[in-house]
Amino acid sequence: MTEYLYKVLVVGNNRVGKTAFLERYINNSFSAQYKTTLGVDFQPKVIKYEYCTLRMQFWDIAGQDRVKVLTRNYYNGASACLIVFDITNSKSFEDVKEWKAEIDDKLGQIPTIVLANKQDLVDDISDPKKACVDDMDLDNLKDEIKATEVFHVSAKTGYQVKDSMQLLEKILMGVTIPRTSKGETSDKSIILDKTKTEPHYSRSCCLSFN
Ligand SMILES: Nc1nc2c(ncn2[C@@H]2O[C@H](COP(=O)(O)OP(=O)(O)O)[C@@H](O)[C@H]2O)c(=O)[nH]1
Ligand SMILES: [Mg+2]
Repeated sequence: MTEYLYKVLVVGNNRVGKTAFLERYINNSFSAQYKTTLGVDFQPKVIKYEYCTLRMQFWDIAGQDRVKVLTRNYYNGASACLIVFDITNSKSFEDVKEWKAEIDDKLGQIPTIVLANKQDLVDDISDPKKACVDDMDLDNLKDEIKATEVFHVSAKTGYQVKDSMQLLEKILMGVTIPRTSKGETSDKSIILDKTKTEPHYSRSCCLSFN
């Protein structure tokens, strides 16, 4: 059985919900209690398909100091990236561009999914918070930074957590392997144990990348 191991960066400002989002995706749980991520947390997620196993390692950083945390070593070997912001916090939205620029600079372009988290706060009918962006702003951002896709999500309710991560899984499982701007393939998976059985869907084409 072939196993593919991929590194996925999870970046975004402090307190936007990076750790909470991973907790929802990986363990299907949520805690309102705030736990600071110290340095980098490594969260594994394993998905077993019929013909192969996908192992993802999420690098979840403490977001308070972009320059200090994000050294070249931190980026090395990453295949994809999640950039998280808080839909009620405009500074965290503005900084998405900075995070993307940082990643482009260190790695060239890799598939990037932007997550507009805490959508539940906007949808709360008893006490709705104002969204700092509308769909037009998100479309513009997507084009400007060449993100693969943007999703409204909520780590609290689980809204669109599966959908957004299914896209990530598809991207990682190959489909069209995009070339990075530095000319190398962005397929940086490590094949842990290769047998003759090839995954039947791994290299067919059904996604497009910007
Ligand atoms: N209402 C709401 N709160 C959230 C959501 N995601 C995270 N939080 C809260 O926001 C705070 C910061 O979350 P955390 O995951 O630690 O942020 P990080 O610094 O980006 O890792 C915590 O108190 C979480 O409970 C969400 O989707 N909705
Ligand atoms: Mg954290």
